[in-house]
Formats: sequence, C-alpha cells, structure tokens
Amino acid sequence: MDRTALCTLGDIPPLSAHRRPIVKPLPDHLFTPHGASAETRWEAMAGQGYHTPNDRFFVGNHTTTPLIDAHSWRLRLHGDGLAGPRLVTYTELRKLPARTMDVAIECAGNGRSLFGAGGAGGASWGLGGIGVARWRGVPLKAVLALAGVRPDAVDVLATGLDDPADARGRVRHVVPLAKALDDVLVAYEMNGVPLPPDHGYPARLVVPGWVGIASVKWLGDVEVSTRPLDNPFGTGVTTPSVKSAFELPRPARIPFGQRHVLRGRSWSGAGGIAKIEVSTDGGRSWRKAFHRRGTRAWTPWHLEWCPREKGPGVLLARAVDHNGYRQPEITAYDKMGYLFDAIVAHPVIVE
Ligand SMILES: Nc1nc2c(c(=O)[nH]1)N[C@H]1C(S)=C(S)[C@@H](COP(=O)(O)O)O[C@H]1N2
Ligand SMILES: [Mo]
Repeated sequence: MDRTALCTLGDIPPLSAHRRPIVKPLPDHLFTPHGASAETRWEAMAGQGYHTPNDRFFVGNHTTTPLIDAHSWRLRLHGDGLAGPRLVTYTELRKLPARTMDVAIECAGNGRSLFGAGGAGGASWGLGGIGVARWRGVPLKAVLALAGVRPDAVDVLATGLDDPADARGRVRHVVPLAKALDDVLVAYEMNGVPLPPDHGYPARLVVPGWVGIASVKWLGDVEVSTRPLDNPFGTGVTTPSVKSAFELPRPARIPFGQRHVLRGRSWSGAGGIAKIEVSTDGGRSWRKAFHRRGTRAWTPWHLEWCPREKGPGVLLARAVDHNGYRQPEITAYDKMGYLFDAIVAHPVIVE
C-alpha cells in the first residue's frame, strides 16, 4: 500500500481558514457585518461613555484575526535606517515607559455606502467604521531607539502577522519617519485591558489623525529605511474627514409631543470639533448642539427636541472642525469611496 497517497502533506488548509474572521461575538444589536469586518451600530453607543467599549468597537480585517502567543511573539526591528537589527519581546515592551492616549481609529472607507453615486472599493460601511479607545503602550520613538535610528532614515514600514491579504502580501503600511517619531504608539492595551485578539493582540500601532489602515494590528515587523518605501496598502489619503452621527437606530422611533434628548458625536481627523448644529425639520432651521470643549478624539453632543408633528422625517447634524472644514450637503464622488463627509439624513418616525 502506498502510504504517501493516504497522507499527502501540504493539503491541509491553514487553521485560520476554518475560523470565523472575527473572534469576538458580533450580536445583531451591536454590529453590522461586512465580510471579514464588522461595523458598530450607532445606537449601540447610546448611554456609553467617551470611549467605545471593546465589545462594540468596529473591526477592520483584511483576512482573519490571528491568535498570537505573546510569550513567543517578537517585534523585529530592521532596515538600513537603524544602527542594527533588534528583536523586542513582549516583556521588554511592557517594561518601557508607557503612555496613554485617547485616539480614534476610523476606516478610510467609513460612510462609503452613503455616497449618492455609491463609492466602489471595499466594505460598504455606514457611519460605524470608527471607534475611540484609550490606548496604552510605548511611543514608537522609544521602541525604535532600542535599535538606534540613523539620521538619514526617512520611512517606517510596519507589517502585521495576519495571513497575506492578497497578491500584495501581508497587510503593511508606511509612515514617514517624522510622524513615526512624533505621536505613533505601539499599543498593548485598549480601554484598560490587554488588546483583544481582534484589535491586534499582543501589539499594534496607533497612528493618531491618520486613516485606520496605518494603525497596523498584530505588529510583527518594523522596517526603517533611508529610502522612500512602497506603500501597497496605502489609500492615498491620510487624514479622516469630518463627520457626525446620531446615537440612534435607523429609523429612530421617537414619541410625539414629549421632551427628548438627541445625542450624537462628531469627529474630524484634522482636529477638534468647533461647532455642531442639528436640524429636526429637514434642514429649514438649525440649532447649536451642546458639547464639551477640548475633546481630542471625538466630540459627544446633545440637544433637546420636542417633536410636534407625527410621521416620518429626518434628523440632520453638521459639524465644523477647528481648521474650518465643514460638512457639505453632498460629498464629491470618490472612486474608492474614501473620505465621505456629507451631512447624513437620519430617518426618524415620530409616533
Ligand atoms: N495587520 C493588520 N492591520 C490592520 C488591518 C488588517 O487587516 N491587518 N486592517 C486595518 C484597517 S483597514 C483598519 S480600518 C483598522 C481597524 O482597526 P480595528 O479592527 O481595531 O477597529 O485596522 C487596520 N490594521
Ligand atoms: Mo480600514
């Protein structure tokens, strides 16, 4: 008997092929699934604090969440922009001086499904491809210092340990050295607990003010180069646009003739929010919403409303950020469905 015929090696699909792409539960009341990714339902943010709890934080995956053992994990630092290569263990990383930062992570395609003409490209996100967490970790600057950054270095390429996404290979992203040394974090905690598997355990980059793809999860390898590096997963855009969302289901059902507090959040990659206005009459009149000043990642707001007309209608919210970017009536068509920023009509039924 030919034993090799019974036992051909190499036919076994990788373990990840048998698993769901996302490890955490995705109950219908918290998430809308999009293939390997899942978006947060905005009504799931109602009653929550400043941060998006980990159980409802959106997941942007190209393939499948890998399960990584932190104790055999190594972060490999290399490239001609460093004095020499270096491996960093999880224990070493956790011993370096840590920083905590509130940062939004938002997919460049957030809002893609809301383009009038319909943007092409990846997942058809509503507005739930964003979350804000309190990230704790070590500044990338301090991690790279372990290997010594050369003065002529220019680019930093971070690569994830998840399966290759497609012909481009593993998910990876380039940031210029100046950004890498400024405010980029190698995060190991999310909202006070070790990163959940879906969000990059044991370590991920957090790149403030850049689109989500720059925040490489399951970080395995960082190359520092003295020459500009290719960025095959780059979106061509870096700064997320200004947006607003109501913490309400679509459609929202609101009781007639009673005082109601409308709540939502506005955000912009380019800076803090200066002003939010809400219209409950289809855009004829606008009122200023109340919000705290000086919030960094996103700005929660609220406004009272006493609906005096029964039936279907729309709620509108529009924000202006500190750089003067304001949400337009319609977003210019984008072939890839990036940087949606228009005012969104939120359907409501007064009953
Ligand atoms: N290694 C790796 N990092 C990744 C991705 C990925 O698929 N693999 N997805 C990116 C994208 S497209 C986004 S929007 C964010 C989402 O981060 P989150 O899943 O923690 O919300 O992670 C980015 N980092
Ligand atoms: Mo993304």
